[in-house]
Amino acid sequence: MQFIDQARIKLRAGKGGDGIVAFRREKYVPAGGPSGGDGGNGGHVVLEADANLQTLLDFKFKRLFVAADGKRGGPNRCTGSSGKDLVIKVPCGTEIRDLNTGIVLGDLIDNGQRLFVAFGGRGGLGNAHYLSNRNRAPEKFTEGKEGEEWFLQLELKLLAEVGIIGLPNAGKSTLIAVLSSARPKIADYPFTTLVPNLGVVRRPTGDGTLFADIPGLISGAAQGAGLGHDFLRHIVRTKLLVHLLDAGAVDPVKDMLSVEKELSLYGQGLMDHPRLLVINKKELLEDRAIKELVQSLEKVSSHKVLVISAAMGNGLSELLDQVWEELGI
Ligand SMILES: Nc1nc2c(ncn2[C@@H]2O[C@H](COP(=O)(O)OP(=O)(O)OP(=O)(O)O)[C@@H](O)[C@H]2O)c(=O)[nH]1
Ligand SMILES: [Mg+2]
Repeated sequence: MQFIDQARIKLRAGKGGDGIVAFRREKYVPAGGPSGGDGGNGGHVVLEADANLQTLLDFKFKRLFVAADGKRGGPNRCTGSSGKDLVIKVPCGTEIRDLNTGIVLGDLIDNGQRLFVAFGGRGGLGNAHYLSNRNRAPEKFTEGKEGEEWFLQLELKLLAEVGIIGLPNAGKSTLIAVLSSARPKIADYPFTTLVPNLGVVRRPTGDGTLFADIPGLISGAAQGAGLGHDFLRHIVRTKLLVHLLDAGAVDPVKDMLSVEKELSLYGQGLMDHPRLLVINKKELLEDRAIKELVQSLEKVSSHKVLVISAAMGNGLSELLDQVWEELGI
């Protein structure tokens, strides 16, 4: 499935129905008076979060959404029916901005949460409203108002609680694959992962916690190098970052610092996220060298350091224990 996390759409609410001019004409009721009914209101356009959707793919092909117009008023003071509201489903975690000003109009997080964006035009008034002592047979009516029109920017920010980050090839996808039932592509070349992978990891309580594995970050990512920057938005909402380091790399400490630098350049509070530094591929180094690496990392960073081998399944339960502790579970 294609992963689309940004979209631009146009919404148009329904126009209000016009009021009409009509007069009551009945036997035995001479000069029955004005009886033109009001127009119905135009339908609103509403966005609704839907937990069954994972991407904004639907909006790649359909970009214009128009709610139904209100109907004209009828004779005998009948009000026209209102246009039906148009409900557009978006994935949970979609942020909605006005395209022109960039102002955030809303953020749909919980399943079923709604945001009324474009309001339908009010229906016009029929001539029955304009009866007065001066004018017993008014010909006046008003037209329905146009519905609101909005250009929106939709941006999906995944709602994973734990984000796995690191340089390309650190073993991020391998880790999510051993912890959850996610089956991302794994290979020994950088940038295997092109879009975020989500996996549900079972907590001791039996509930699931969503982990996200995002494409590798490289130096310059915050300025657009590689793929990582585009996907950093998906870890903005995580509660914990698992920063994975490759024990087999030339200088894992330098690697760690370069990814940290990208986080700080990206901003959005990413540096304030709690995180764990996790050395992966431990079997590639002697025990003594691993110990030294842990010490060097602890010297330059205040974050907790753990050691695992995702491929061999070593240290995973200690890692998860630490994750649950950080999350307060
Ligand atoms: N020796 C060893 N190799 C590992 C371990 N974990 C992952 N690998 C290997 O490292 C390579 C990269 O693994 P991936 O999981 O694709 O790495 P990634 O971080 O998702 O990489 P990108 O998606 O490119 O950013 C693969 O060849 C894995 O088999 C480990 O614990 N030990
Ligand atoms: Mg990967």
